Amino acid sequence: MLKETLTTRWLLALLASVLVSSAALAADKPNVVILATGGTIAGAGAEATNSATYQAAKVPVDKLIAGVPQLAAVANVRGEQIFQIASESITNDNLLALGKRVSALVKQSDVDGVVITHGTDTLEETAYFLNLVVHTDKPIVVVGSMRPGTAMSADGMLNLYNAVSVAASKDARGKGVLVTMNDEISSGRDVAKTVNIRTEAFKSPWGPLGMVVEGKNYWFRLPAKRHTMNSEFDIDKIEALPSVGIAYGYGNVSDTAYRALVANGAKAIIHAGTGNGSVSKAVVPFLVEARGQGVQVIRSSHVNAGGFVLRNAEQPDDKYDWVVAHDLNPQKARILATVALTQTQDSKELQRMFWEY
Ligand code: DAS
Repeated sequence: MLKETLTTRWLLALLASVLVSSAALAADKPNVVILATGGTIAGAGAEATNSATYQAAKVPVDKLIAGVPQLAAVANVRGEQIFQIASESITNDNLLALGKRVSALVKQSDVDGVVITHGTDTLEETAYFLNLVVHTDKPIVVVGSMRPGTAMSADGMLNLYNAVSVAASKDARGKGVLVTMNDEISSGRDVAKTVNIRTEAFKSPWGPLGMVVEGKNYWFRLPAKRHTMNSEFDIDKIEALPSVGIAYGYGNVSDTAYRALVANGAKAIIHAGTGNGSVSKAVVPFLVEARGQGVQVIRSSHVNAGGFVLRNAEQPDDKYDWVVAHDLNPQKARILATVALTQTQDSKELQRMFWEY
């Protein structure tokens, strides 16, 4: 009888120590939630030599987490599979759902940071969107990969480790939405995918904010534009996003694409212009007509190292009541215009927003 009692007590003591130690372990680590949306970081190819031939959006979030056991040393990590899509197919509704989920999570006292795993094709758009609409100073880190996890020298594991490490870092707070790719920590506002088949794919025209090496962050600059806590846009007050389309400028262009966008209900047209956001004389008359119908016209540049469009430089923006996208590439200009149009229809207010965000 005595022996049984002692054994029971010993087992209870052992159970208690395990529970206490795991609770203690958990208590001393930040809590990071990974929201998985798909992309190459969740991709799978047939062979290890398939670094470019694979299917995106196949691996579920729990397998992504299990594939990097070192995450447990950095943070208490749990995953949610919010979508499982290749990011070229992300819609405004997806952006709204993701933004609202992130906003709900960062309000929780038991969440210290959020990581979003995402396809690289529109990663820059989602990162900028969250930078504009989520009111928090907690780290939000968007991450992808250029090779699927099944390939030799896959980049997803280290990218994910870096993302969780940054999201768990106190010194990453208040810096806006961040993107960790290829050991760099970039601003979600500035960074863009500049090549489609190398791991060093993401670049910012003004440089990264810092680097993350073996779980330590090295910061070199801070974002200059308004974001997150300092933004006038709030995802919790946005229930729908208007349609904004992009039309590409090039030699021999006609106004056909611009007409189709307006006919399809676009509330603004982003002109992805040549050079300084210049507009062909074959397109100007329709854009003037569209502006007269209340459609906003925003001039961006499709030069690939980063445009810098100024008002009235080569086009009479004041005369036509057009807006310039400043240094935002066309796809980021679409994101800001989409969010801004939930707040205003005034072109002068729009222009202020393009200078400030
Ligand atoms: N199709 C690409 C995407 O989902 C794959 C990737 O690069 O992530 O964005």
